[in-house]
Amino acid sequence: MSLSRRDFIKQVAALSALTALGIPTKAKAGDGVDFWSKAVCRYCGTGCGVMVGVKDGKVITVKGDPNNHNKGLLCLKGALLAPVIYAKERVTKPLIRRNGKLEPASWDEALDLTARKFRESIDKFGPDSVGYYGSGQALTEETYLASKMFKAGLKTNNVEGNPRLCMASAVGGYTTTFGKDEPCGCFEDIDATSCFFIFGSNTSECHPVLFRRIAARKQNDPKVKVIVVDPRTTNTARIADLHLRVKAGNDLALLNAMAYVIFKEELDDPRFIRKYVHFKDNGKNSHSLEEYLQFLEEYAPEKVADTIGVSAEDIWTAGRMFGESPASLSLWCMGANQRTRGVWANNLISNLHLITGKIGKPGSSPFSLTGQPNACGGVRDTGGLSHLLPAGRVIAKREHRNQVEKQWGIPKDSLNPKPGLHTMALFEAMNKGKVNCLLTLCTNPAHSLPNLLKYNSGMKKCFMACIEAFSDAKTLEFADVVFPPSFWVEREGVFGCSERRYALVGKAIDAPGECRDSVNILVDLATRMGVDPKLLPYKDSTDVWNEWREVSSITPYNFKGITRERLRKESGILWPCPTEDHPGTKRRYVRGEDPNIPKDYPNKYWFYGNPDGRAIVWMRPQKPPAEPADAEYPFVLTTGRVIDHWHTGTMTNKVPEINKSFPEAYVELNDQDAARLKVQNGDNVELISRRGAMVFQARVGDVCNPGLVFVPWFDPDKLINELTIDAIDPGSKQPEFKICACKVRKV
Ligand code: MGD
Ligand code: MGD
Ligand code: SF4
Repeated sequence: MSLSRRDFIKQVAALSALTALGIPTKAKAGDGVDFWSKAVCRYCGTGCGVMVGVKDGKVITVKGDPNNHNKGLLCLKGALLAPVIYAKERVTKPLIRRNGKLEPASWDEALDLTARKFRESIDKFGPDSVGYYGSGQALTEETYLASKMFKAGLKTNNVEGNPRLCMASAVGGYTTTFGKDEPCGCFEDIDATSCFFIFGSNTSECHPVLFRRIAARKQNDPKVKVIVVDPRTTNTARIADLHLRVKAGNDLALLNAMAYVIFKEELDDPRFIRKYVHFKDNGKNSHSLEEYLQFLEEYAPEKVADTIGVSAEDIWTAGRMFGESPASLSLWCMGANQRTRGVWANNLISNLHLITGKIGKPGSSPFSLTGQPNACGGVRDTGGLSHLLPAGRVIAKREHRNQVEKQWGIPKDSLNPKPGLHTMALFEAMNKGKVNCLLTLCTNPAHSLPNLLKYNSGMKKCFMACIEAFSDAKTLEFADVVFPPSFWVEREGVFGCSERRYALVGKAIDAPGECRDSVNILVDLATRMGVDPKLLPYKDSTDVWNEWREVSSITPYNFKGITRERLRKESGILWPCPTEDHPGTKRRYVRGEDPNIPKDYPNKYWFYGNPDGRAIVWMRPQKPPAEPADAEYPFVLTTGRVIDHWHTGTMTNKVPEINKSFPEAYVELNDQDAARLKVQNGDNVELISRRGAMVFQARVGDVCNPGLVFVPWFDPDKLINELTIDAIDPGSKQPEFKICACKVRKV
């Protein structure tokens, strides 16, 4: 039996009470199952381990895996996954659009039609007239395979995925600072830190099990401090010792101001700076420490407090808390990434760790929280973006291309040397008729892209083949062909969560109807498109995984030691992990922990991603958002998440207990603004941006800063993305979902 919302809340209350008493807590075991199967939660980048209870071939309950990092805990979404599998909206047959309607078809018809359309376009207009758009929720094997199929098989680098809307700025931040993507720390740092610096992350609602761990750490040690930087008083901010309710889009200056305070208070680590750090400006010119300090002079708290929207005193406190704490852990998410200066925000957070030497030690790390269950493992690691190749290599470097060509057994210099189109450019090219065919896998762009109305016409024009599990996904309104995939525990494969942990989603049940594993769909489709079968010699996802392990083995990602057999036994392993007896790596770049650093290396740290072995402290100036509020559009609109719903709602809206608690989107409005506009709680208000207008029910209170409104984006009947802006970060190409200007009108 699955857990109801009411039982779950009771259980959570009991668990909280136990946590307060310091008693270890475990999820209650379900009973009456035939067997338990190990997997990873379908939803967020926390990557909680789950045990799936199966009876008579059906999943009847889901409980936490006590052996994974979540120690048996789950949030409501994870615990209520069973009903999603059996939703009546599951696509169980291939569909083809005929006379404007999606109608059942055979697999051969659907695959042949798709293959023919792609082939015709490639033959007539070249490989770059087609593309692939994937997801940080697809399995690692699926993304690796799709990327290889398009880049090596079809010779186009138009391979993108929703992590472009999500983690691209984190990728940009890590690669510009450390020379390599992915965090260096691990979740255990939460238990060891004495200062949490939570920036633009509503951890409580978006990574609930991690938040519980943060709250437990704070509860167990009164000396532990929590700083939250968010223009809203979220549930996360409620546990803060210091909540900096910044003006949305104006907090780059805060990060520089904290660095200023750290130096003024002599909380920097001169020895670490001397040995391991290199200062650079936006022109990539090198600078001395003195020049960096000169740059910081512009960010004295008193000078920038008004811009940021918090008091100078609070900035001094934040800098001191971070610097004085024996260990500081930064956790950030979309409030930093979904910005036109998302990469800079990422760099500036890492700066704080590099100038204080608070990195690579228990409790000290710049740790970007990943949103999706496999954004790290799937798309980032396997190279599922248009500029990437597997395991941290890039298209633009010939040496990297040649390495990958050798590993894939294709002729030297045969990979297309031109990076493909990033997500917004890909959809723009569809608008312009330059990309004619798109294959999507596990993503719903007709709901999730910014400035949606602009991109709908491209999706109408383009031939869209979608591998999609639920018939009510918005994107299917534009699909010409729909392939029904096995969902979650209906097939086997690997997810990689925020902390570089690879864990297995085991197959527990058979898929319904004619659903097929996506690995199988991709191989079949590629073969029909004429891709050389030697490139795709896989019968199942284990074969793909084994090739991917080999491909990683000559890079610092090396996880050759993470075999399928180990994954079946262990509840996840952190890469690098070069051999089968290696335990996995908690902290990268540290001698004695990171297997990429020889044991006799003379220094304790080695930032081997950069040629000089040093990490870069970047001099990034304050920049406002692309579309700040002005006299005509005086409010800032920000969008984000609520605890119970997942993204475009196609899964969570299948769970009655969840759907009842959040039936539709609403707008949060500050009470001062509401009083001025004569709006009361529950009134309808219209939000008008330069791109569209929409009516929402108002929730009046003091959650948002005055001048800011917040709308969650899960509701398919109120597509807030018709109003958001598609301005992108020039480095990461990630859109600025978090800030655009709007008007608010009572209706
Ligand atoms: P968001 O609500 O998008 O969630 O996780 P989060 O990033 O934590 O945004 C976080 C916060 O950014 C908001 O509270 C917002 O007020 C703040 N913010 C807005 N503008 C600014 C600014 O200018 N500066 C600062 N400092 N903060 C700002 C996202 C993560 O969640 C992701 S990426 C995914 S893919 C997953 N999705 C998801 C979900 O859909 N639902 C739930 N329940 N959990 C999820 N977990 C993951
Ligand atoms: P999802 O709802 O996760 O959103 O955007 P999307 O990826 O478009 O889409 C997953 C799709 O895959 C759903 O249609 C689901 O039904 C389907 N699906 C589920 N399981 C399976 C499966 O096993 N196989 C297959 N083939 N399909 C499956 C996410 C994107 O949205 C992200 S990651 C971010 S961070 C952005 N955040 C954001 C924001 O903060 N604000 C606004 N306004 N927009 C945003 N859009 C972005
Ligand atoms: Fe799933 Fe995230 Fe909840 Fe864990 S915290 S159960 S991974 S949604």
